[in-house]
Amino acid sequence: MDAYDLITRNASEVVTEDEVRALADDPDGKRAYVGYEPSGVLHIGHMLTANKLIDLQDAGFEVVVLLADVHAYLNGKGTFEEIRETAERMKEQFIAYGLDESQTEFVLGSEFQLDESYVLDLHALELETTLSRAERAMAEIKSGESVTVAQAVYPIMQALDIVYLDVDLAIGGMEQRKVHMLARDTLPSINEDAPTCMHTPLIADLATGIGKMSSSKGVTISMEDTTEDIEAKVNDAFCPPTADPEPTDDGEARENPVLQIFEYHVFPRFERVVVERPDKYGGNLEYDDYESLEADLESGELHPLDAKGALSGYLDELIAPGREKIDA
Ligand code: NAL
Repeated sequence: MDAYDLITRNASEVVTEDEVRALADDPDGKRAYVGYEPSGVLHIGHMLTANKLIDLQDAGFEVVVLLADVHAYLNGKGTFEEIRETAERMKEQFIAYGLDESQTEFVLGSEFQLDESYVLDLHALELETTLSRAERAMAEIKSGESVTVAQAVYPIMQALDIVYLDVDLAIGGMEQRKVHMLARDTLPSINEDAPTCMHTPLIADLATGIGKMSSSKGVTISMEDTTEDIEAKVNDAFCPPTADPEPTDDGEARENPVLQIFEYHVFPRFERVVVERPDKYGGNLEYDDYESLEADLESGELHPLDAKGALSGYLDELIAPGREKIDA
């Protein structure tokens, strides 16, 4: 795979393709980052952007993980002390998950976001940003019902962080895209470049295939799950024999989360996927790429229950090292 294909594989959106091509042509010394609000334990959403960071490390990028303690505080995720403790735990879990410690810089937001020059630049950006724009940028990130002033400051700080961390490529899930667009539009007003961004897909709710998987509601998979938890959740998952399920009777779009997890979590991390089956059911199936697994599920060659059995095993393997860090 060439550098551009590796850097952009499984991305939902690249802003802009030309800018990412320029980075891919000379990745040496280039910096990419993801920021995470420390809250709870690592879950499958964190793992999806982490997969992208691993791709970027393989392509030669330096990777910065911002443990966004001030952002989590502004978003009502707890006391500063609690958030700091969670940040330390998340860092260990990211390394256990497979981020190369020697190629990854972990930064706490509070290490630089309280400096005088940062705060003054923040106020300069606040002057350039309407409240309604900030509110729209937060629509898919904020917790709770109302938007607080703290949550309006949040996306402006996120934009400024891209400057202060000196990164060439900002990565986030699709829920971060409006913050990144705000950054592209407003940073030039303080004489900074519009940042290059790339967004990873969101996985549908495991049980229903409707909407997106979230740690605050519905079913998700996290590093706290035991092998048995994973088996139970995956067994109960929505998995019709198609990658393109019909909408619900109410017209809500649906995805196949089992296939999504194979595509975005399993194939990027394993060279070959083996679905074990007894000989009387045709014996094992082996796949070198996601597309052939999807085709077999659609044709009926691969039964959803067998696909789920394999998925549980691979997810368990991905999660096991991080789970040990929690138990330790
Ligand atoms: C991500 C978050 C917070 C601050 C950031 C600063 C720079 C780049 C990315 C950042 C957290 C993210 C979340 N908004 O929803 O978890």
